[in-house]
Amino acid sequence: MNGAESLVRTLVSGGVNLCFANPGTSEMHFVAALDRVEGMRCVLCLYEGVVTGAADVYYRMTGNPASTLLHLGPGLGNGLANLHNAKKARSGVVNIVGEHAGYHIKHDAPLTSDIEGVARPMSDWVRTALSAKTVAADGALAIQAAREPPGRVATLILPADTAWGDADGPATVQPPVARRPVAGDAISAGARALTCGELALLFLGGVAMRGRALELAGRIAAKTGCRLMSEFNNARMESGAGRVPAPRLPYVVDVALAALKGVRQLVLVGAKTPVSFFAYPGKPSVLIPDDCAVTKVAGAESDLEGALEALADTLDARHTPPAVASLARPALPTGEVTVEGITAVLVALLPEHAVVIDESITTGRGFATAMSGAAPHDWLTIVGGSIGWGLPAAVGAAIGAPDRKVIALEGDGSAMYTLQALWSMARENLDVTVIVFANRSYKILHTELANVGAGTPGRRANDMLTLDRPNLDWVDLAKGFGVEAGRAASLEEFAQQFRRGLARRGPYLVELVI
Ligand SMILES: Cc1ncc(C[n+]2csc(CCOP(=O)(O)OP(=O)(O)O)c2C)c(N)n1
Repeated sequence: MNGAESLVRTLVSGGVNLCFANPGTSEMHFVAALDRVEGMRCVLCLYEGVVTGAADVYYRMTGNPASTLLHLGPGLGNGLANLHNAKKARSGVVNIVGEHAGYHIKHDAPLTSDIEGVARPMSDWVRTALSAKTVAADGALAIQAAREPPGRVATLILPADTAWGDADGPATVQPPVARRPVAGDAISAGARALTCGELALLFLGGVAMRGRALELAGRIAAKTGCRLMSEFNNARMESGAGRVPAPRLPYVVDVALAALKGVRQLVLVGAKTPVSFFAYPGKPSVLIPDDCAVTKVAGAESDLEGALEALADTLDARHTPPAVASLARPALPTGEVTVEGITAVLVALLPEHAVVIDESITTGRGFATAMSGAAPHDWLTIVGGSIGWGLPAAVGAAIGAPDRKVIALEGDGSAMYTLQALWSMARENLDVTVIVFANRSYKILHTELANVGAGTPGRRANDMLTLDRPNLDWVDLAKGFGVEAGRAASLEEFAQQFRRGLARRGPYLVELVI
């Protein structure tokens, strides 16, 4: 057995049985080992940003890391933007990067680069395997690192000679460590802040936005009268009918400040004190009022469900019924395409337990909050703010949750970064309906130009913010990647096209002209 095979066997026996890959010469022994080892599903992606974005969201859906396979520094470099999103989302990823054989590096061949240096900023753990005999043990450590709560990006660099040299066999992976319980002091402090008589906000993030944790937060809110909100970016939040609404903090600074006005007690469970995405002249970076006290009950890495359980016990809220959203499907709208109309179509038609990937930028700024009347679903956002995430994310979601419909809501600008993901959707027949909001523009940047005080765009500046001349033809683009597609230019056409996507089991793309 060679080192590559010992590594693949370690991955499979350690429960990492999915690999998103874009290989090159230095990864050929890993690729060849796939034929000899049962149990590893390998998905080819035609750009590394698809590999890393898919791995991010596979973890968000399953709680188990996938591995990647990337080609040296340049391949890793292509994947960094979505590796950044994965790290910010606290997703576990076993990020495997091929490297030249150790003795070849000193010759400075064309693909030689400082791979550890490329990896470090977007990884939580980096290691270069030193020999074929130890690469399996390094792989086991990488899996353990990726699983460390709440999830980490573990980059394992695999020199070609550690892959082709003789190995002894696979290594054993230690079981994952449990999330850290929250100390009683923090629970008492949280309970005091929520009951001191001042306007309190229980601010949720991470896995507090799901399952029993979210329900407990709702019970606490019903008992104490505190408000409930979630971070603007959530790796995965449950919403829709029957779920406790915890609206996302708005993106726009002034709107966020208005939403937090008057709050005197901020209680954090899995969330951080909210800050604005960017600095804007004359506006604050930290979004809470100056006189607001902050109590951190639990960080994202902690046992958030346990913390909310203890908080509910302390407040005698365990049996208080939470306020939950009820199903409110609107009538299907007709006529000209408006944001309100799109929202109504989505709320009306969203299938039960859909997984929604939200990279809809300006068009979809209000979608998530409006979706509380829709059928129960999961809502996933970018987290790291690096666009080009949504289509790869849909690949990872569809593989991680094969029995659920995945709906990717995409700005046309964002979708262009990683549209190669469409090919993987077609090849793997993934159950994804993609909706591209074709406003032919980087619309958000029109507003941002004014927000940062850069004035009104002239002809040349405007050309940097528009996607026309030529218009992108999303129906043809999708077809070129093997994905069927249709165009909608009115709300009734949108509903019809969306239904067409929902009716099939496989990928479909709707270009919605705005
Ligand atoms: C990797 C990366 N590059 C550039 C940006 C800057 N950026 C943020 S939003 C945006 C345009 C988004 O356009 P689109 O997806 O069409 O959404 P719209 O604003 O039109 O709704 C750009 C270029 C970014 N956030 N990340």
